[in-house]
Amino acid sequence: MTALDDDGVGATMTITGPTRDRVLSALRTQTIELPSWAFGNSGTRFKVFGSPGTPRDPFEKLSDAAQVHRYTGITPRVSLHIPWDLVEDYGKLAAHATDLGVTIGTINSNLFQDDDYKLGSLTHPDPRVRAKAVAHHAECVDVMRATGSKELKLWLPDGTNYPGQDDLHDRQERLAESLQQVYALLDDDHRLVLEYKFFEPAFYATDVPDWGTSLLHCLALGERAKVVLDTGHHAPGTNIEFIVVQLLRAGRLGAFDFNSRFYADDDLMAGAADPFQLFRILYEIVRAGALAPAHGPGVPWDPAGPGVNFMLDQCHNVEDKIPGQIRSVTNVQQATAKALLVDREALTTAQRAGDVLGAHDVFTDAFQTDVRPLLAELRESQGLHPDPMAAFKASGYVERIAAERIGGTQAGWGA
Ligand code: PSV
Ligand code: MN
Ligand code: MN
Repeated sequence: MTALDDDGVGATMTITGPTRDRVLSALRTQTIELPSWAFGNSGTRFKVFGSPGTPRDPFEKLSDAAQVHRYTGITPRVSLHIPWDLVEDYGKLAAHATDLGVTIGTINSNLFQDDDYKLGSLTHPDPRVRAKAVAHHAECVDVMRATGSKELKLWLPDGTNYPGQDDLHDRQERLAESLQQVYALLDDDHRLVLEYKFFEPAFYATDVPDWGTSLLHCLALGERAKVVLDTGHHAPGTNIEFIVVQLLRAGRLGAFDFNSRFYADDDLMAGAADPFQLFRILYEIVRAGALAPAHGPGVPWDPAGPGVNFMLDQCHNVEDKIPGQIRSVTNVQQATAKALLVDREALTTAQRAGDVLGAHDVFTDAFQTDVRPLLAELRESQGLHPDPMAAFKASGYVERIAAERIGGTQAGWGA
């Protein structure tokens, strides 16, 4: 139901009746995974600014992540990054997570902070270095077993800076072989997710630069290999929702790393730079019926299935870390609610009638609808405060950790 506006279609949707119930019930199933590294001091190549209360170890990172879940109710999993989140006893870390009401999510390997990887890791010309990079994944799989994690995520910094520096074809062959070795390490209920990025740190040729390359490697590996789409890893102007459509069609969209970019891999809060793009992405997810959670209570885990893991890869410390994650989460949630509001019947009718502007209006009317009252209602129905940001600020948690976490070394990019 809409009130007329200047385009004659209606910008102010009144969300009532079956639409309201449908949107609320879909939103109740949504979950978003948080990155452990967002809670340490990180997110810039330049000065890394510390702040009082920053976690000093993975246990404290999980405590902070659990705050985001406490106030938003939709972030029950936390990704770890190895060896940044190195602990002696992963069973103890997983138990700590359970005590806090969250679980360990994806395990991220690290192929970008070892001197041996100067010329590549899984693609390196020297078989010794490639073997070392593969062996690191055996450690990560052990962490998965100890924590109950089901997903191993790889992002490679590998590439070359100068034409002729190394053989592009050979690098792909080495990559395929190394990935097969990593894939062979996984248990039957594990899956591998492979992230792509168009440039940086390599500036001439990145070895996994795009979704096509990632998809080809995943197809060669097997049905438990899927692509990770980091929204910040594309050239300006790339139609990301089109990539989402293709990967969903192929059943190979494993996960998102949501964040925002203005220039390159900025890792800013999701939805901060281009909320319309986030809405368009979520619309394709909803359109394909892919919002259903891959993980969750009562959801049977299927490593080869179409389930998408919605993760954040947002980390900065100009903004406060916990509120920064809360804002990313609520922005994804808002985009999802708007995507769910698109009047699919009216859209299809307009599309089939060749009504270009009418179809566009149906689409944008959903985007322009203020869904904040609906989300507030959703939270209240779940026993949460309607405004997670305000509730977190009022809780005094930031002041408490600043007073308590004295001594030790603050966790940051690399620890
Ligand atoms: C590097 O570009 C990166 O930002 C990738 O997006 C990874 O997901 C992340 O670091 C953590 O390894
Ligand atoms: Mn990422
Ligand atoms: Mn990135």
